[in-house]
Amino acid sequence: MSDYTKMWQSLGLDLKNHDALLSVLGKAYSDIFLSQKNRPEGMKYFDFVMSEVHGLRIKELMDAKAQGRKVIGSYCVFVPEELVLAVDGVAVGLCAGAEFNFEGAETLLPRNTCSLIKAAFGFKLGKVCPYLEASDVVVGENTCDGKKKAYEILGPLVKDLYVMDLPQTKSEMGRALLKEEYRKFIAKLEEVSGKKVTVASLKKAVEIVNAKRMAMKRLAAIRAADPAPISGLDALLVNQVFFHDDPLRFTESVNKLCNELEIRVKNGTGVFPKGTTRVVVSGCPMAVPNWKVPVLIESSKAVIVGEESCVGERGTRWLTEVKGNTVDEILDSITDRYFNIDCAVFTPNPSRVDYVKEMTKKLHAQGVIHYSLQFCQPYIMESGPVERELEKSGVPTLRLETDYSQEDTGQLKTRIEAFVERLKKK
Ligand code: BJ8
Repeated sequence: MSDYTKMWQSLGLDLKNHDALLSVLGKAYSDIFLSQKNRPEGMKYFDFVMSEVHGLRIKELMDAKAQGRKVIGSYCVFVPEELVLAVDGVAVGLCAGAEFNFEGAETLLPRNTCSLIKAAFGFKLGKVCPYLEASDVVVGENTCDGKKKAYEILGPLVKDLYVMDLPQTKSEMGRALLKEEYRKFIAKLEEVSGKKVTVASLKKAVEIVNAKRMAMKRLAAIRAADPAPISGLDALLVNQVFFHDDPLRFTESVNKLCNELEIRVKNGTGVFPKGTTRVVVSGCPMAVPNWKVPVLIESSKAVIVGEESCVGERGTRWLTEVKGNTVDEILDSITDRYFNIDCAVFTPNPSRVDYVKEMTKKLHAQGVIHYSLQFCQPYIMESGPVERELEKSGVPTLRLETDYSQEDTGQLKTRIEAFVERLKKK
């Protein structure tokens, strides 16, 4: 990696903290990812992206800013990348996947806050997230109570926090609220960028984001093969890079990877032996570098074949079907697309469990591992009904509740191994 010290300094990063973070990250990455056997060649691109995730990609953001483009950071898949691209902005996901400076975070937040929210604060207070520091606007969204209230505390700590309200029910009024919020978000983006959203810019943006999602859908479908042509860990990594990379380059790289995986499927080549126990993981999003549970699963003689998660199919499975020829009509299509997202903050939320069942069937999985972050009320509350419904339909389900620490890995591993044994006997 080139020397990016000056750039990090100019962003106000704490170099000592940042070096410490990068060295832990680099070691974890090589232990977890580079040690896997028989990885697809196409993963080399994603290895490169990860090695430069705080380097070259940030340099690209800084270059874009120098050209007058705005960087818009966010923590949720309800923030439409299409709208950011329509004002020639750059959309980035913000760091929230590692246990870093939780002591600092806990000076501002209650201890019993989920790790994802604590991580966002730990990164901010420790000054180690270049994406956050490079963002011209940080978008908060009123989803769960934790995030909603946390944004009130985050506001004074960042340059420009823009909070978007979100509906909690899939009703007419809920949809109208979402559309109105997206309309207000367009106004905000136009104000900060000085550019107007036009029919042409919006259509182009939809095309770019649809292509990115289509590539992810292609990858998801290929994972139905046995033997699995790609590990769940590598597939998760691609889903995580989705939030950081340049969209056009990302789409091209995923499609290249898929070309290779399709050949593997034809030749019967896999990363695990044919007949390896297959599971779907469902629940809270796993932001980079949250790889803890997938590592435990894939070292327990099982392979993850799909993620029902916002860093997974919940974030990518719907495309925007453009109907109409005005900005307002296209915004209707975008709203329809996002209104499908079945996050557990919605009540009721029946389509989520239906889709977990569908995924299990089409990906030939023997069971589901439900993953909740500790203190995440929406997903923990929903995990009981999801488990009961899946078990009733003959899909064995294991409910896990954990955080970003490594303290419970022994206990989790024992439970996962016992679950995999149960699936084998099925
Ligand atoms: S659309 S899942 S990305 S809100 S884990 S912070 S829910 S207490 S992340 Fe999410 Fe958008 Fe929904 Fe997806 Fe709260 Fe739970 Fe923490 Fe969470």
